[in-house]
Amino acid sequence: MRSSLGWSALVLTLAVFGLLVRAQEGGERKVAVSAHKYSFSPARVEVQQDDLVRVTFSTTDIPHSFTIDKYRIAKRVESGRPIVFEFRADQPGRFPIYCNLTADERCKEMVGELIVRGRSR
Ligand SMILES: [Cu+2]
Repeated sequence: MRSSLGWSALVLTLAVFGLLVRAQEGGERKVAVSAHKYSFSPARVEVQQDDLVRVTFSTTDIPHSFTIDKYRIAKRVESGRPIVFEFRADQPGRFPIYCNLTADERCKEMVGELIVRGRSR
């Protein structure tokens, strides 16, 4: 009995600690980005460093991708089937967002930008 109480207290303490750590790590940011010939909308995504960014990505015409090299993100989407993915914005700076699909030449023209604002300074 006694030890099971001890375990409960420990688990609770860890849970609270986990929440505190998460709060310090940054908030959660939800962003909806839609792609179409030949741009992203919005073209600019701005977040705070360490935010957990949840992206809902969709296309209104042909397949496109949401690609950010520095974050090793390359997500392909097709019409009528939006996707959701998350990443931790742990590197501050400005990063190009582009479409890396080659079926349509003009996808090269698709340019967006991820801006990750640094937490300190
Ligand atoms: Cu494309």
